[in-house]
Amino acid sequence: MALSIEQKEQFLQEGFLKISSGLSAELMQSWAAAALERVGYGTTQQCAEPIIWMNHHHQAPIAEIAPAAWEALCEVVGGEERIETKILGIESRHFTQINSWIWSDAFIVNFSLGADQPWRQPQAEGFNWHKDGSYFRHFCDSREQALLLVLFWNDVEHQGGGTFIAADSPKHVAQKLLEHPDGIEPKTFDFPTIIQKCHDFRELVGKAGDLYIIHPYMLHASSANHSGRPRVMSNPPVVLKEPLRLDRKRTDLSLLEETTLRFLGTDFTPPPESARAAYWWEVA
Ligand SMILES: O=C(O)CCC(=O)C(=O)O
Repeated sequence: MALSIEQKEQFLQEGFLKISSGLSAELMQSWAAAALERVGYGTTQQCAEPIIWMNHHHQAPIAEIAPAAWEALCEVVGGEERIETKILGIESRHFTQINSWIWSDAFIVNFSLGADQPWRQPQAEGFNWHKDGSYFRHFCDSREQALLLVLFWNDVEHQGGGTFIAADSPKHVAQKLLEHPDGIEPKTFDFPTIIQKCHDFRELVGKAGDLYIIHPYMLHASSANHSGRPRVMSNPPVVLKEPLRLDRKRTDLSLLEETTLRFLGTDFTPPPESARAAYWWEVA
């Protein structure tokens, strides 16, 4: 068992938990430094953009570079055998392929977002709150973004660009998904209305190598970075082979499925396959 009883309970109650991924300092420093070099920051200590989304140059199996994290992810989703082995191609300004078994240097580097304005606590107004997953129609049981991961590749302190989460958003997102049994297109998800219902906002901070494992219904947003140092993180999606099984009568539910049922407050009957829509293709 990779996760303690307390960690599992936290995921069940709050929809997120934090672990140390076990990534080595050498690997984090070398991939992060090379990425900063590629965008010119290495020599000038400046970047024209306040925040950038990078495609990958390096990648490696999670089980090899961060075995503790791999074990924890498998435990949350109900076992390695449930994780998609196919590689998905997507159109994106960020990563263009999703391989749930690897981590890469497809970083989001927040250099100085909002640094020219006074720092603001996480709150509903003025942030780009969203749920990830631009490449599929969203249902309660969608498999394509089964977890939201926030993985820090350098230390992230208060006001240093740590991702904001709306910790009480999953139940409101669950409600919205239940209201739409035909699914919600990624471009039409009404995040502005949902975020107005939220009150529990948090700033994720941590050390290099810390991993937040977060329920996919969690609304989150980039924050301002006033630290004067780039914040390097990645958010690699976890895709499952099959949709979540949201039936409380089952005795073999994963932690993710139990948590999802808690947010939904009711079972969910899967839609007909014809209702699902995928804006990705199989690469391999
Ligand atoms: O920059 C961050 O902290 C979050 C980025 C994010 O949520 C995204 O790109 O989907």
